[in-house]
Amino acid sequence: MSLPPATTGPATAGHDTTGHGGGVHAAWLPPEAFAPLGSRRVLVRGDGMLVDTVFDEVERACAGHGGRADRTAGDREVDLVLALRDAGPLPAPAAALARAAGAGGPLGAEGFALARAEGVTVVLADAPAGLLYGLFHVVRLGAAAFEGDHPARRHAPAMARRMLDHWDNVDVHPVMGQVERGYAGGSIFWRAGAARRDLDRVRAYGRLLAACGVNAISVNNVNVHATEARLLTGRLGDVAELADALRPYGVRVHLSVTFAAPVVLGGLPTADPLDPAVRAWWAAATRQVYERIPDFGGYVVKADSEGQPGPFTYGRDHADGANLLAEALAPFGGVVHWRAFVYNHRQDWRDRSTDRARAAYDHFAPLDGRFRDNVVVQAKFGPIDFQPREPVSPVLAAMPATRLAVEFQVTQEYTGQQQHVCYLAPCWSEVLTFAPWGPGGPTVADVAAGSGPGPATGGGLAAVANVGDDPFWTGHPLAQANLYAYGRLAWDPGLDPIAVLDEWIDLTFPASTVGDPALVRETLHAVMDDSWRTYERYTAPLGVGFMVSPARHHYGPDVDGYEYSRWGTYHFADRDGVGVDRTRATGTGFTGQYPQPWSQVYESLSDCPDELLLFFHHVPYGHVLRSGSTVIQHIYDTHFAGVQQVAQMRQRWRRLAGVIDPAVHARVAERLDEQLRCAIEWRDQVNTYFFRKSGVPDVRGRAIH
Ligand code: GCW
Repeated sequence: MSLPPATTGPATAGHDTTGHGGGVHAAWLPPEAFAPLGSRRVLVRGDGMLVDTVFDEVERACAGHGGRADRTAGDREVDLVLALRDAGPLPAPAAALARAAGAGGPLGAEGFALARAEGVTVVLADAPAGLLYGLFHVVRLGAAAFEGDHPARRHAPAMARRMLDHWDNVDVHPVMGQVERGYAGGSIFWRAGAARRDLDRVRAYGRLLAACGVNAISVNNVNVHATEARLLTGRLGDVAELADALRPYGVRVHLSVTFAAPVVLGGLPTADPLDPAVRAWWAAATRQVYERIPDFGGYVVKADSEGQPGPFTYGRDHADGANLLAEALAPFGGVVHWRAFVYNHRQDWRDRSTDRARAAYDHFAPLDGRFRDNVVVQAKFGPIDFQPREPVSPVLAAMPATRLAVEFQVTQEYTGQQQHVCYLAPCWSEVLTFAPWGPGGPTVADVAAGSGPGPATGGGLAAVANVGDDPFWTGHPLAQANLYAYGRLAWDPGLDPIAVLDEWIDLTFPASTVGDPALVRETLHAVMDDSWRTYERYTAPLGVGFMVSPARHHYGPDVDGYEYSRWGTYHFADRDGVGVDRTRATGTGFTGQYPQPWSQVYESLSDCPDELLLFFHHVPYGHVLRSGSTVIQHIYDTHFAGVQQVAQMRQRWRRLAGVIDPAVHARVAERLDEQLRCAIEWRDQVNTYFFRKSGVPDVRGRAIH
């Protein structure tokens, strides 16, 4: 197999702005990150496609940095051994080390163990994928992988499936474009109705994914339009090509399908999930998929949601719908990811009884126990829609007998659209470590990993991808960190998001490539660590959410943008107060969807955490928060503070001019200008709106318009 070029790819010919001499930014795998490994004597032992990938990586690193790559064990001395357990004898002392590393039983399909003694580092795995992840672990460790002794340590992913969902369209959609909610240019897979066939770029992507731990992607939008529907049948070859390109990196391909496929592709009169002809159609179509792509992952389905077809048309429910596809996939080991993002998007704003937050639970919780084993119900992390701050979705605590996956949004639809710096790992970490049954109990990560309170196997994590054909992959170069961190948290949800950022910094900005490594690290932390909370400060306050501009596709402020809309999210601000009453006592009853203690905590005005107050309660502007501030003063203070922080971020970033890659510096600088402009707009619109509604002045007398 041939490796993708390290920093170049024909995909970007003609629009290189990276300054890397004609190509795509190397993200967290620049050649320099391989220097410690590449300057060693390395032995790779074992067979299989992914072991070949490991060897190719090692060989290339050694060619670039003066080391030596071997595949056969001789008597020559080695510094690093990467071996499958059953690969045959290893030279001493690696053999003894490998015995110690493997002592604790099987390492699993993707796990590995690492140990170091007597100047030799050994990575041992039971299966090729484990060796690949072990290799990238060594890259991450850098020089430390070859220093001192390391007692044997075992590594295995918490989640079996760590997936990215691309919302890429094959055709350019008249409203949503080539990539729905894409902020990084076009798609790396599709262009204007055709497959792009830039397989070098796809391989480079697979390599980045393997290096952060992602092992599955779906290659088309969950809104499946006419052309995209045909990927399942007539255009399956396009999907197979992507699967071939990604396979050497352990990434399996999934496909979003339309529930109406038997009608729109098969010419059947119905897509009723209980109709025998419909079942036979799915069985046959699925068999053909596996003939072409034997390791195909499965289907992703958005049904009866925002206009997508689904089982409701036939008077059936979501379990009937999901089980239909699961039955077709089961003989081949595939899974269906069935999204729980189902709500009424044709609401009347006058109707106060409908609460969008309730919808996923109301639809899905009653179906617990009815889904087949190979159905994964995929729920957005919060009850509404990827807002910068939401409580954890109660669905995640309500379906103990169902495989559940948590869905995040790496693409920054509601978090600054890759114009703003918004490092999201702290948000995801809060969600993953949240304990729905109370402190000390199982966490959301446990539910997704299958070690929750119920009998179900975990469904893992899924997230909407943020890459496109942009030379920096993600539009905003610092948004690469979100993709990296997503993969790392899916592997180990217990990781500290700031430590993950350090990993990313070390890999992306190797000390040998920058003028002042300490300044680079310090600046990136200053700009990124708190950027999610900064974003929260200058946008919608206290968990109320959704004050985004509908006209500008969810970018920038519009306090009343959704207040009278059919999509159903409201803040209910009037002259006296603001917030949504979701209590059982006087509101929509949403708090009752949580188990104790949260059901009570959220119900109670005095116990509800400040950051979620307006999500759960409608309060007067003078209501005193747990922080001691009033709601109205909190709104003013956070909005002024948020803008100030962005101004400081921009100031800090300027100090990196001439210290890092000028193209990266310029792109980020440009976007920080826009972030500051937009944050000021948010501050002034939100503050002015609430000042005009309430008539309450800012106690500090700052300018409000
Ligand atoms: O957040 C919303 C987006 C839609 C998206 C939908 C979903 C793919 O605005 O563009 O549709 O979520 O998650 O299905």
